[in-house]
Amino acid sequence: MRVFYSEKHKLRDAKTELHGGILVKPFEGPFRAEWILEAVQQAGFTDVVAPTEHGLETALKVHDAGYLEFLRTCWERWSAEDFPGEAIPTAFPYRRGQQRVPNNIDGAIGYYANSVETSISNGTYEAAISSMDVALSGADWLKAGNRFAFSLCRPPGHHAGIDLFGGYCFINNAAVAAQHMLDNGAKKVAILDVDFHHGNGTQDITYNRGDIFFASLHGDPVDAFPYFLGYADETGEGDGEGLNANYPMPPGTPWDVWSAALSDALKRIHDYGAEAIVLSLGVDTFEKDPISFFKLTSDNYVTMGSMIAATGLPVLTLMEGGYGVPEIGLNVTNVLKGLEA
Ligand code: Q9C
Ligand code: ZN
Repeated sequence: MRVFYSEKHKLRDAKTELHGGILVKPFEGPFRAEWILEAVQQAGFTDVVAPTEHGLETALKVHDAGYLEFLRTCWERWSAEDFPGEAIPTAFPYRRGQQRVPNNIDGAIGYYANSVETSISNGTYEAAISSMDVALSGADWLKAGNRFAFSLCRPPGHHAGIDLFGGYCFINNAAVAAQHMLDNGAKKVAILDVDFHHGNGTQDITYNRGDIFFASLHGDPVDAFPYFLGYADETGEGDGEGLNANYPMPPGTPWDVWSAALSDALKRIHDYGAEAIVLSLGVDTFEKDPISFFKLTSDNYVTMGSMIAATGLPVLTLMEGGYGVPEIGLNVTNVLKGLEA
């Protein structure tokens, strides 16, 4: 399995996250990619390659052009205001309010935010673009006839919607990669999101599309971030009717319950006729994850990988979440081992 990795992830190094009413050091930091890279190399996945630049063409098919321009210019616009801290929104387009983009950056950042823990800082855009290139380079590797790639994306992407950032995400790497596969000849692609959190951004992008099946296994939105999407009765619309599958699960969910949901999602992906799986891999389902509430153990990740590989489909694995504990490297490695077993 080839591993795609960009040093430019380090440019995403915000100093602040709004957590419990105060600004703390972000849970999503450069150490995550370093720990994961170290672990996969130690485990023998030593074919590590830098991404190639792909430009914005594919991103513009899944994201709003004004949104991408906002991401590109946010930090310089915020800096020009002489604010003392990193860019954090304070005002939002509420119910019964206008849905128009303000000129002022303090207003524009609220327009484009789905949550506010994610401070925008110098280098964030460059890192997010490089993360997207990591995903796209993995898709190219599959297109060349290989069955597996691991794109060590950072920052993650699955909370980034058509015109929304948040949840540590800016560009939806999984959706851009799926779009790239479709542009390169695939007719039907599945995105399987096993991060602890619902892939609200991915669902936003894919909800009315007939060419992408989206399945997400996650903490029930009544109990867990992102709170406002991810219910089981969200099944898709228009061309996408019946092509969105959510599996919300309660606090304490163990492997036997979680894996039954995975089996169902994989059956749905097979029945859909997907030609490839984009795996949004978060290992924040781990029992010791600091911000999540599932109870998966390190061994479970091997089985997870082998269950997904049993579909027989090519799998592009993209990194999403997983925080705080050294086992994130082991858990990712275990998924890769399970895929190749
Ligand atoms: N301050 C991903 O896993 N809530 N994003 C943070 C702790 C937001 C998670 C609570 C969690 C976002 C990619
Ligand atoms: Zn997550």
